[in-house]
Amino acid sequence: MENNFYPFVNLPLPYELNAMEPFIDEKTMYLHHDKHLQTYIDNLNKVLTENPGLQALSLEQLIANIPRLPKAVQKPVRNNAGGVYNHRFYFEGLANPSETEPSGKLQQAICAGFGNMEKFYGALKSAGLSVFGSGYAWLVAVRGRLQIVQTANQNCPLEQSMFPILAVDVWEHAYYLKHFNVRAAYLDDWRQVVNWKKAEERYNEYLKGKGFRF
Ligand code: MN3
Repeated sequence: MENNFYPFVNLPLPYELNAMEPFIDEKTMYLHHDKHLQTYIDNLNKVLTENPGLQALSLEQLIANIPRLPKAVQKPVRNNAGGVYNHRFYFEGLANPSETEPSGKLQQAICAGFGNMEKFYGALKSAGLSVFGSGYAWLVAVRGRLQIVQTANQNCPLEQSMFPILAVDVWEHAYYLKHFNVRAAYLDDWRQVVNWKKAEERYNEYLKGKGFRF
């Protein structure tokens, strides 16, 4: 990831704001990236400006080391470093048109772990639907296996030494303008724009042992 150290900037999306139409609308993408993510970037920079001893840590290192940080900064780092990492991860994980399914080793691992792609998607959708309040559903790799997990708020799987492969943001700001209160419809539309190439790259990094080089 570029711009992995303080000061953080809001990197432009690798596609146009309307690129995920008709599945995720342009206005949502604009507010989500240019406003919501920007706020996490600004707040993270503020925390780090006030705590210069943490400025040498990468974004991933900040999150992975939360339990070892001074108590007073744990929550602001969890919320804001998590908010930056999770949003960048989510946006990078979108593509339109997308490959409709993964291929290669990731597909094999998903089928081995969940039965088939439909069962996998069903489990991921259930995880996304059952996040109470705001959070994310993730496909992660942990101890050599794939798992579906949920995180609340801007908590990040890196804090628990899980390696993220794919994420869906289920905060209402990710879908409310288009899908209103119907999170299930958003999850079905999100499925149409999953960047499986990116997910495969992540999984291959994990398999090569590059996952936790930080
Ligand atoms: Mn969000």
